[in-house]
Amino acid sequence: MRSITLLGAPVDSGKARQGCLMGPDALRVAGLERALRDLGHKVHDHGNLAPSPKTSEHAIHPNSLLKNLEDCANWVAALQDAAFEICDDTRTPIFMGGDHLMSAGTVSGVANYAQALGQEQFVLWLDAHTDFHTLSSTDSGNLHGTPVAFFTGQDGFKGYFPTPKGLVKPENICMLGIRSVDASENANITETAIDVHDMRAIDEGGIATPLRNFLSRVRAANGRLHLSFDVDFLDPSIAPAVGTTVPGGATFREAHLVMEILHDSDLVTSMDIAELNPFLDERGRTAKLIVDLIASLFGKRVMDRPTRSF
Ligand code: 4U7
Ligand code: MN
Ligand code: MN
Ligand code: MN
Repeated sequence: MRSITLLGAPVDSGKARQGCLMGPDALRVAGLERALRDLGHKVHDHGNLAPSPKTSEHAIHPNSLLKNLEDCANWVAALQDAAFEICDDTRTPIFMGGDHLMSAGTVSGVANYAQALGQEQFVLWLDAHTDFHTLSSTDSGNLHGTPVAFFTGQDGFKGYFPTPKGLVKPENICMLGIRSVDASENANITETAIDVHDMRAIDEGGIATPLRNFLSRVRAANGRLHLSFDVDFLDPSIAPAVGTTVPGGATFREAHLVMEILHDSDLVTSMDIAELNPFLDERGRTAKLIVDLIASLFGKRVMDRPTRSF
């Protein structure tokens, strides 16, 4: 049994297309709290967070394509403090987004907490995209494509975004499901130790092996593990409620397998659900699928025995 804390992060500033602000409520309507309680967990819903108040002055960035820079900075400021405060050794926070800009705040916040405990922070990034743009490299100007660069401490955020209070080492990050990487992101991320498994690698070798290898590293380091789940990790045929669909995503079975392995490992200490846009959903099916996947992460299984012990 776990104590689980839900916090809504209705971030919608990280791109032009609106709708992710409804994500937290869609997850509530789809029965997230009930599904977790039915598994025997204690759940407390903290409601939704708001961004930090606007300040009278903010810096103008030379990249004139950037969208909603000030709003994004205010969300990151609020989220990194809220994530730090909500962290507690006995509770597992689920941050309900919100577009993926949210993770600039949630991950720096949980990493700050890990640092306070003297533990290493690890991140499992499930996404079609690497989200490794800086404020200068993005050519869409959509800041939901920047969180990983932010929380690994890449240059160029200073003066525009708040200073990250916690950082994650690139070698502590594993990405699965990647199938859309811009040229500049590609050039920058290959310079780092981030462990990127694109869809080709997963097609050839399966999704379980890289995941198990990563989890072994987390366990060996006695680390804390944050799961950042971008809905576009999933194939758009099963998860249409996302603005940046990319064909060739994770199947229903792959996604459930990942969640079940994560559950067996008992290593996940916090998580994000990002990019759910209920305005694009079909009768709530994506929101319901996400609730089902979260239930698998928290112990729902087909048979009442583990398929393989960890
Ligand atoms: B998401 C993109 F150009 N790389 O920067 C960009 F392909 O949080 C997409 O992973 C970013 O959904 C996607 O705009 C951000 C694009
Ligand atoms: Mn993303
Ligand atoms: Mn994505
Ligand atoms: Mn997206």
